[in-house]
Amino acid sequence: MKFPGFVALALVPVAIASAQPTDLDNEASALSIDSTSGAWRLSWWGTSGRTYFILHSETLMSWTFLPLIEQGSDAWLHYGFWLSPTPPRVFLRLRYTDQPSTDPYGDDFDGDGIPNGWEIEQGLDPFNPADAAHTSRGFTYLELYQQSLGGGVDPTTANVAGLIVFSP
Ligand SMILES: [Ca+2]
Ligand SMILES: [Ca+2]
Repeated sequence: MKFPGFVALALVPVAIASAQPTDLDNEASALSIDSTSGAWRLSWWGTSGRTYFILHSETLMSWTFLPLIEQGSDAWLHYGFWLSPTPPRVFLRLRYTDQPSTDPYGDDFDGDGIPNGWEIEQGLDPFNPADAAHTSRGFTYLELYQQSLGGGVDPTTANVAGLIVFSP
């Protein structure tokens, strides 16, 4: 599991706080606990035209994208999740872009040849084009993504010993 600290629920609309907040610092984001389910809930005002990512950290030293991309529509967004196992502490922050997008998972915001959705699945940064050249199991992530399109390699299960490498 790539995000052992998180057992994600769904992004669910909740009929609370329906009015637009007057203070939009940090998109008016707030963390709360759902009194019914006991799940954590990150809420923020999703501004129309913006695409949102969520990063989490347990140390504030390194941050990882959660497997979620949401687009604002001038309404509240809520992301519910369980923490399992419960870490001593967890930090969350939003990252957003105003880049136009009709397919936020399929678009490639940093232009590195890898779509946003595949990047966050693999623990890459959809705002850092340099990580496409980083290597895993003897391949760059760009190569692994391109191979995944052909169905040849699933980078989540790839084993170098089981790959055939062609040399020109
Ligand atoms: Ca990319
Ligand atoms: Ca990238």
